[in-house]
Parts: sequence; structure tokens; C-alpha cells
Amino acid sequence: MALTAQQESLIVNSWDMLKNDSADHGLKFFLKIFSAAPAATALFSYLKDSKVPLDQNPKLKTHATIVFVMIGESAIQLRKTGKAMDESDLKHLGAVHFKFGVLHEHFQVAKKALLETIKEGAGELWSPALSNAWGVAYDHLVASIESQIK
Ligand code: ISQ
Repeated sequence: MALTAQQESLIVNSWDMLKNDSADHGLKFFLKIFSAAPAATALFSYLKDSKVPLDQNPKLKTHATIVFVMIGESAIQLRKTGKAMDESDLKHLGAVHFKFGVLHEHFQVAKKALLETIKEGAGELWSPALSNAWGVAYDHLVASIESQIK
């Protein structure tokens, strides 16, 4: 299902605010995933030999920021273009997730973590409708990535 105009404006308004703290939200998003699925830390080479705690790892923060911004920008461009992501970016993301054997249930763990992060970050802008709109956009992105994997 595509985004409605109302869902789009909920996303645009909240992203305007959330993107200003992308690094903190991104890190929080990743930490939530790792607390739900500790084995996921093994996917990141830069975490393996690291002695610093996860929440103080600068490489993790940088990577988490990139992923969080990518998800946000994907939601923003969905209504503009009808696509969650450019073909070439999608091919790359499909290949990476295929390589690591990512399954649908992993994406669901990340969805829960993302929606919790947005709830904590959106403050007064948060509503069930906002959460639902982000969920719809996220599902589009995941469906696009999964279409590359299958
Ligand atoms: C894969 N893609 C996005 C975020 C992630 C967080 C933790 C583990 C794997 C991930």
C-alpha cells in the first residue's frame, strides 16, 4: 500500500526534526537491535576487535547514522517517486543483506527498534498514526530489499 498524503506529511514533518539528531537516533536504533538480537553484533567487523562499549564506539555511531538517514530519506522519497530507493542503491543493499543471510524476521526486529526510536525521538509529534506511517514506509523499503534477495 502506498503512502497517503496525510502519512506523507506526518513523515515529512517528523523527519525534519528527527534528522537533526540522526547520530543519536541511529545509535539508539542499532543498540535496540543489538539488545533484542545480540548475535547481530557479529555482522560488523569493526565491533569484533573493539574493546570500547557499544554505545561509545565511534565507528558504530557513524555507520548507524548512515543507516538511519538512509531509512529516513527512503521514506521521504517514497511518495515523490513511488520507490523506496534508487535501483543502484537497492542492488547494493540487496547484495549486502543476501550476503549476511538476512531473513524477514530480522527486518521485523529492526522495524520494532526503528518505531521505538522514532517514538522516543519525535516527542510531541508522535502519534499512533505517525508510527503507522513510518511502519508503512519501512515495509516498502524492506519489500524492495527483499525483492533483490529472492
Ligand atoms: C542491518 N541493517 C541495518 C541495521 C542493522 C542493525 C543491526 C544489525 C544489522 C543491521
